[in-house]
Amino acid sequence: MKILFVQLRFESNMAVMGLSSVLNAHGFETEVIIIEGEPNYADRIKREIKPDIIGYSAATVDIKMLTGVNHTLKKHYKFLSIFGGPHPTYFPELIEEDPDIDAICIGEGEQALVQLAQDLAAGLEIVNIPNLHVRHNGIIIKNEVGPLIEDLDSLPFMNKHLYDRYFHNPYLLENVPIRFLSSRGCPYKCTYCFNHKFYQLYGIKGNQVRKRSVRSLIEEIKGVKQDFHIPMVSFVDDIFCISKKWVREFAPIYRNEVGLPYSINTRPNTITEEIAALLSMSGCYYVTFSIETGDEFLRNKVLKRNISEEGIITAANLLHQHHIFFATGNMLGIPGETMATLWKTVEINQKCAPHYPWASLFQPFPKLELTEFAIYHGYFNGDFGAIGNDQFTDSPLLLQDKKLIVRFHKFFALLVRYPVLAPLVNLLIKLPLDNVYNWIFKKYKLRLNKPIITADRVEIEKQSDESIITVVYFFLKDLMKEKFDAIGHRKSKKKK
Ligand code: B12
Ligand code: SF4
Repeated sequence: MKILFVQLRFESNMAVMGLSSVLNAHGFETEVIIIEGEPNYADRIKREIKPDIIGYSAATVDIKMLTGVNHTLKKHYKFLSIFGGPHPTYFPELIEEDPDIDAICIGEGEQALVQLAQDLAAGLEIVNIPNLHVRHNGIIIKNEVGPLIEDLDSLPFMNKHLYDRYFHNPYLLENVPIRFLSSRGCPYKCTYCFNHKFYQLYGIKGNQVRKRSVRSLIEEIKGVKQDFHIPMVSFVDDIFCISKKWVREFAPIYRNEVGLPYSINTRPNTITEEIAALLSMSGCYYVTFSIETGDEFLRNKVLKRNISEEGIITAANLLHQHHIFFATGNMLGIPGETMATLWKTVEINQKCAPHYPWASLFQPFPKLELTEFAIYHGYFNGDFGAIGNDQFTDSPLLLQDKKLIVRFHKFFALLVRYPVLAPLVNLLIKLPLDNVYNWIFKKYKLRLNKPIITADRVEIEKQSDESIITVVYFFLKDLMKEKFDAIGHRKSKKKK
């Protein structure tokens, strides 16, 4: 029995690596195919891989393309198709809409996928599997979700070798080995995040964060460190510091046994004097925490972030004091956003002075409280197909100043870092030069991101202090390089 995961892009998918390990541990073969790197994917699947099950891990942004791929494959080859991940979890109607989908997985997939493979291998009907909605004799059987996996240590370590075939891609090689999860879940109820819905789905009230033991996490990292050359470790948990007790135990063991620089995501209120000191001494060089918006009403009433401006600035100051670099997460274009609230977001970020003022444009993913709010108040028409394939280019909402907001977003990081640009940006956002602004946004985003992923402290420090003149020089140099590369490319094509 062979299970193939199909994904669109060169992307390190934690769910797929985890599911692959669990399936392998139960004796099933697994493989991944990345369409971006396999123009003849359908042919290779049919002739070479010959899977029994094809699994897709689907975020809302990818759903249109993934269902298209599944449709193509179904024309060529006989297999069982199953969709899991955030989109089917929150939009199970998917299986009703698409006859090429044989099953969808709601919530956690480990037990469901193993049982599916086992039942298929044993020639059984695949009808009663917790978490799965399955198509059977023309009807859809909707099974309830089973319990969450309580002991995360019971899961095997992620199969980081699943992507070996694609490690010629530098993004994958940089990202697959360094990412780790120390937990699942988050006790907060932010209206734009999937967490509140996830607990509703499982009928759970209260704090349900599940943390792995420090020992299990350390052993996983040590194993990966032996197999790959990694400059740093990136913990992608929602809130790494959710348990003080856990961080107290983790910090000295990590420093002594792993010793690599690392980055985390956490909430500002989890950064206390003690935690900042522990993070710093154990090698944490980079923290990402979210502000989302500088407007108090939007932050605490609409987004339900439940955090004061003072609390956010205190966290930023603690990180500065402990020489930990940080990025802030911000979400522009939320329902109710105006130019005035945008400027408040810039201001609060300026007070925090992050190395990287990261910002996205709000995307209304299915069933979330904020999405329902947006639909109810006429900000969104409910067409999830209108959500683009990233959260940086455009907003599907009907906002009064939408064009200005979308353009403002492209200058957000620059504006936070260089307040002197404010009058210029006010002028530029009125001009329809969106392609140019997108180019500026992407270049600057990549520039700030690069040293984070390579743990290059010196470069982060340099960037944190650089003047606007250095940044303008960087843009001009890059533009010239692109122009020369394009001319060179045209010439070499002509010669051929
Ligand atoms: C780390 C992370 C990333 C990383 C790695 C992504 C990855 N897929 O591994 C990066 C930075 C690349 C990333 C990118 C994006 N992300 Co992201 N990301 C996360 C985060 C914080 C953790 C994901 C994770 O690793 N979880 C741990 C794994 C083990 O759990 P899981 O993913 O839930 O998978 C379980 C089940 O869903 C199920 N399952 C998953 N896939 C499959 C497949 C099959 C066949 C089956 C049977 C089951 C199954 O089984 C898994 C194990 O139990 C989540 C929030 C969260 N806490 O989950 C957001 C989250 C998944 N991301 C989100 C978004 C929007 C994005 C981006 C679109 C952002 C962008 N760039 O514009 C991209 C899209 C990436 C993509 N195509 O999948 C949203 C998705 C919302 C939605 N409805 O689609 C989430 C939920 C956050 C949110 N906004 O609420 N992300
Ligand atoms: S704190 Fe972060 S992970 Fe938790 S619910 Fe809010 S946005 Fe989601």
